Amino acid sequence: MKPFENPIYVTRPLLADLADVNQELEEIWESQWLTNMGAKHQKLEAELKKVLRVPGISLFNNGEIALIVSIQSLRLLGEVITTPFTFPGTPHVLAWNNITPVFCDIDEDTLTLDPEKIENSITAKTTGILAVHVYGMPCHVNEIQQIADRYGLRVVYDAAHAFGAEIDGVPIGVFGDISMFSFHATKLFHTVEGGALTFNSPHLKQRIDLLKNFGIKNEEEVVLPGINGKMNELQAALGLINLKLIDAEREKRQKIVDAYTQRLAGIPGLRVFEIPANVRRSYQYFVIRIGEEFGCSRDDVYTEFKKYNVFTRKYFYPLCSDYSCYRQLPSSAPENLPVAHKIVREVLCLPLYGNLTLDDVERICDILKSFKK
Ligand code: T4K
Repeated sequence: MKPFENPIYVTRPLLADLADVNQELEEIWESQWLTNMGAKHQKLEAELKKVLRVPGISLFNNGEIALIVSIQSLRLLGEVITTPFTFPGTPHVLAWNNITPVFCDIDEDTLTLDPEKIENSITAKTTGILAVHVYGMPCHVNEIQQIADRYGLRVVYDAAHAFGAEIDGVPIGVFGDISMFSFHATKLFHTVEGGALTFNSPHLKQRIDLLKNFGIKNEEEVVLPGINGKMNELQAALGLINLKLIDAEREKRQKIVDAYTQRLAGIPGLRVFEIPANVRRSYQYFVIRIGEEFGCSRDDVYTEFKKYNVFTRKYFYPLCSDYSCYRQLPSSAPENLPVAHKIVREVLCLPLYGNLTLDDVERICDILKSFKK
């Protein structure tokens, strides 16, 4: 089998027609309004509120600052329970808020926080749960809410991968106190860099909007120590264009996911990460799990793929609990996180983006099958 002529990456950004981008830029130039909640920002916020079907929304310059602000806005302190199986950005927002992350194990099917293990992690210092809809797979939202209500905890969802996801027709952004969406270039919907917080409580909007703009209430009043988390007009303009393209992008990704799923069925030791039928997918990642029976380890598959010019990703290896900055925490002990430790050696994200052709998918599958021993 021949290597691909050009590199095939795990993802490629959705790129709008440059003529449409120029049109938006002309309008911005004309207005001479570049940032600080201008017309494009307001329009995108209103449109995303409808698309995500949420009662409240606030746009940000990136997902990470949004997540930091979500923790600030709920005044969380002490300890917050979170998953080790995520991007570093998740536990880091706790550290940035002087909160100790308490890592709790995940469950084998959803790869999200195992609700049966959350209660064991609760102490007198616990103020919240920061759960991640990893790969766009919804967390056990009902069980998590029940635990939170029982112990008086706040719930924040890192929904960085979950744009457009739904559970039984209910949009993902309405669960918990706050959800964070990332609009980074690598996401299905993007604004180059960007993000949003969604929430149910109308009181949160005012506090979050203050926190993202230095706490400035008006020209003479600064009411809290905020940060600069504002999305600018160029980002918002690109978001407005990309919003029109995402349905087509989702359809293309759906065909790719279907093709992978069909071609990779029935291979001993190789499992496609399944999303339940009651979940509307975000089509953010296509994930496989490589077990012993495959005869070639996940790490070897990853390395061998490179020889064919295919750059898969081991998202989210290593576990956050193994980073040098968190390793010393009691909750980072491997005995506390057996499922996460097993999963993190098995998962591999294969290329998924609208412009990947079905021929490319076929070739990628054939290459993968050739690694089986
Ligand atoms: N919470 C979670 C659970 C997250 O996954 C993330 C971000 C956050 C919080 C924080 O949200 P943001 O502050 O980022 O909004 C990428 C993204 O940069 C990051 O947004 C994302 N999660 C993470 C899962 O993936 P890297 O370090 O893997 O990116 P990079 O540069 O290696 O890009 C991946 C591939 O994408 C490249 O191999 C090629 C392709 N690519 C990338 C870029 C930037 C392009 O084709 N064009 C591009 O412009 O983190």
